[in-house]
Amino acid sequence: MMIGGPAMVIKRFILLSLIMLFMHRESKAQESIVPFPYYYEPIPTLNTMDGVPLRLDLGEYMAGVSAEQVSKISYQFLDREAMVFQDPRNPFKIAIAYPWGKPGLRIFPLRFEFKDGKRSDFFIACHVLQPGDRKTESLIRLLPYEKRTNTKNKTEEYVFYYYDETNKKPLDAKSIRVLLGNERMIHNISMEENKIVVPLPEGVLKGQILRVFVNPQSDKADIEAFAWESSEGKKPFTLDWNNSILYYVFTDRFQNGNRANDNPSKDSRIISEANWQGGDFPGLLSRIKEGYFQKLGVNAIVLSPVNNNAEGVQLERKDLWTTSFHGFWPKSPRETDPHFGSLDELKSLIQTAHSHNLKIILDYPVTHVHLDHPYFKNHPDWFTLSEQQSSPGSVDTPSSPGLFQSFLPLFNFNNTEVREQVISDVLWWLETTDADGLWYRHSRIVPAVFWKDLDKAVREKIEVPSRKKIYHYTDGEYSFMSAVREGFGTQTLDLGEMDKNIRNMSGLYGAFSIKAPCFDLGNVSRFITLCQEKPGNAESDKRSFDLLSLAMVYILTQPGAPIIFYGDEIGMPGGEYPDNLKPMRFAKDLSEPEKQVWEQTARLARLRLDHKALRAGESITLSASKDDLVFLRCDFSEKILCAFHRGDTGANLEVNLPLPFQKIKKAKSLLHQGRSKIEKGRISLEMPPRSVDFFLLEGGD
Ligand SMILES: [Ca+2]
Ligand SMILES: [Ca+2]
Repeated sequence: MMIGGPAMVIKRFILLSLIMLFMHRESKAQESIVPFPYYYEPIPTLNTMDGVPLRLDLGEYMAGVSAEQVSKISYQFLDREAMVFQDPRNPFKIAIAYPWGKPGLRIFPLRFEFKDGKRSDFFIACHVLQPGDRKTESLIRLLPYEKRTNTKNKTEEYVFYYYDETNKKPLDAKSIRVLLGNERMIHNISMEENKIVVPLPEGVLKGQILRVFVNPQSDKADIEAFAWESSEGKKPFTLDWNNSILYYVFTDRFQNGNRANDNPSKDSRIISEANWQGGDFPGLLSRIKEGYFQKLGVNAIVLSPVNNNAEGVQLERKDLWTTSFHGFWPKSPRETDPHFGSLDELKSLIQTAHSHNLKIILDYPVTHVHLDHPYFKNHPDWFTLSEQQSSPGSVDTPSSPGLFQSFLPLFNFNNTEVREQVISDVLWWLETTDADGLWYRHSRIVPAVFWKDLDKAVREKIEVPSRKKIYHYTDGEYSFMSAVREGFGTQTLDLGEMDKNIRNMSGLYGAFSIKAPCFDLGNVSRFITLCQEKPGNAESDKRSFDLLSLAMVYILTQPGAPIIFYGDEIGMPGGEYPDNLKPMRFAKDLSEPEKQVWEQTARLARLRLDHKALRAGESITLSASKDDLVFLRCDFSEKILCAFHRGDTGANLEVNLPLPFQKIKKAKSLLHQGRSKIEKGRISLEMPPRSVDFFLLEGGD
């Protein structure tokens, strides 16, 4: 009863009657139905109708059902927490990337498939694979290669290149699967030796994703490559966030626009760094209007928490009394803090930001409230106190204002009422302020059930009706951050190791979660201070500015949406919290090296926005050692080689180009007119001390 197209690899079959359940057809638009999320699970469980769990190994699963069930069918996957997902239509959608942080299986639900276009038999397929389970990672590759336009029949051909440097096995047609959206493409795909050619009608890819999987024999995991185009006016698409460069604004420390709301604490125990500094919405608004962010090249701002916070001072750690200037002591669910301004001022700030093509993301403390919050007063049963919350200031978490303090009770998200209330508040902020995304810290301590409920609610209430793709930041990037700090900052990690760590981490989240590369999030000492061996010494200062530039360029050449933490674009110094949160300084108050970092950052940001390959292209490490890192960012139109050298003396690098690009003849420097030479697929680069350069590779097709 089963069918299979030529490109299918079917490992086993399960009768769909085992896994399906029936549901009422809803009269609502189908888009409002919760889609199947894209997510990671250690081992997912597929239950039969008899409740017997089926353990899914790697592979692909298909099941057949009869035609009359087409209109009322759904299916469910039960995960560890017995959550049920239903997705009758199975459109391609992406869920919040749950920060469970363990490598797991990926599940790709595939669309119903019809035999010969008739509805007589059809199948649900589920594809499970283990990401990053290949020892020969760098030797077997699937790359975006080129895009051809056929003006005659108005098609665009996306060409992927497969190569295997281990044993040069030819590409086996049976091992290829191509999905447009979530729909498997069986027809039209052609092969030209090691190239996979996928023709699409012009414009079809806008707002969609094309995925190609190759499963080399004797290899457990699939190799995956994808293509996407910005939706540009079509339905906004999650991956469009790949076009963003985020800038984190600590509101209290950014710009004071209204002296009347400053109201600092007069408590004698407070040091200045821990007191209110006066920054507010009007101040930030003036910087938006003057074009600060556009000039820097960023196009999305993350605002430190805006909720009204508890007054007074608290002992946040031993000997450190602080105010709530950081925003992590919420005492009210739906009010802004008067120190920053009114809700109307926030709304007009966001409106103005939008008119300047800037998106706004709100940092939203989701895990806890302050003791003064009405939720705690009225519903003490909604909260738990963790074991770490003993006495004030006893917790050694200087890096995390707003967690594990006895005055900050944690929500118990296993309570349904809590989830409903917090989600209702999140929706209220999104709807009321028209913000474009939310930023959740410490998301790892929040159970997955909350993220799933939130995901569903945001889709139904905001994304579908307003056709707007909300960005959810969950803090999975701390390991990225420490790798960059150790690689370029303290240099306690070889660049090769840094590269490996970051790639492994990216593998956990997959291509569809927008990664947020960064080296500072306000919870650690400033990067430049980390590098400064002898502050005040001219040579040491120059070195630390150079290294900061390398780190900045590095995050701006990574896939995803890089985050610049306010002040890092000028190399602002600072030790541990709260010394790391000094008031922002602008042009006329900057030293020469500070201006140079700013210029370099702005230049790189523009370069990133001009070159799609730098934003969303495939990234391949070509050479990685102690002090050097060379990688290639490539998409269907550009190949950009990025070379980093952190050593204090210059170096000559020799790097082999990947097999498909052996015939390339020219390398044009995009940054410093650095010297390079290409011969027979091998490029030599002259790298000055602590330097970076980019080369656009041309010719040879
Ligand atoms: Ca103020
Ligand atoms: Ca307040």
